[in-house]
Amino acid sequence: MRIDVITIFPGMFAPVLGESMMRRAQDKGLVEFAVHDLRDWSGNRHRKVDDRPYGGGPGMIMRAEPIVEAVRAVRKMAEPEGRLVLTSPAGRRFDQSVARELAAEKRLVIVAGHYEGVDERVRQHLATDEVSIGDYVLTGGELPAMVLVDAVARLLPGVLGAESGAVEDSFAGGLLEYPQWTRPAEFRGWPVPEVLLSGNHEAVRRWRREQALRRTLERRPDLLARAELSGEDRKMLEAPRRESAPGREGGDQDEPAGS
Ligand code: JEW
Repeated sequence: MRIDVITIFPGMFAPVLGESMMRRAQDKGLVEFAVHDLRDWSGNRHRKVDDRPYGGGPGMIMRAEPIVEAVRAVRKMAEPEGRLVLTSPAGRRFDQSVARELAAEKRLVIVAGHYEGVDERVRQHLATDEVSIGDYVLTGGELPAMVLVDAVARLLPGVLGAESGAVEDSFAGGLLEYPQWTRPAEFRGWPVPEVLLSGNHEAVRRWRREQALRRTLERRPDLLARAELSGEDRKMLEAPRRESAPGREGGDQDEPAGS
């Protein structure tokens, strides 16, 4: 997959795309990133890409012409043309199903919006997709573009190790993760749940599933409504709470939280 990003802040992307998983994915040849400075297509000496809104009002708007020219030039750099994703607070809410949809493409061109937004003609005549990463206010579309790239690139075959399938499956199953511990078995008097030390793989599997179900019920009932639940799952959810809450069994010896 090739992902092109068009932005007025190309320097924001290099540290993110140049490290960690994104670096390894590029080194392995699984994905190719190219970041382009929109100002290269400003068409003026001052490299100005914004202007005042018709009808008045606060703030500045990204001009259509630099974006249209940049997209045309960037599309010519590789095949296929690819979808044109505009980051925008008014876009479709980005979630794992949108990430999967975009990960199926051979090419994406992402325009990171900024200022008060982009000239409406970009949206009408150029963008195939308009995506928001959630209901909170940001200063621009750069971080949303990076979030998209991260969520999409990690889905490409080979980008993550063997664990990737499991993580994706667990989200695809629509539940929150079960809680996890690592060594030592007791830390400051805080014990790891017995069942995880038992070596009883079937008991561990059942306990983890129950934890995931209870946690999702408590924190994200909206997810539970859409999750794929087995008969055993439904029984667990209906059962009254036994000694199944994680981590507080040794409550008597605990320090107060936050000390
Ligand atoms: C996003 C592109 C471009 C935010 C989220 N927020 C906001 C906002 C902005 C301008 C006018 C009105 C609201 C800032 N902004 C963007 C914000 C994407 C732009 C300018 C964005 N997803 N995507 N949550």
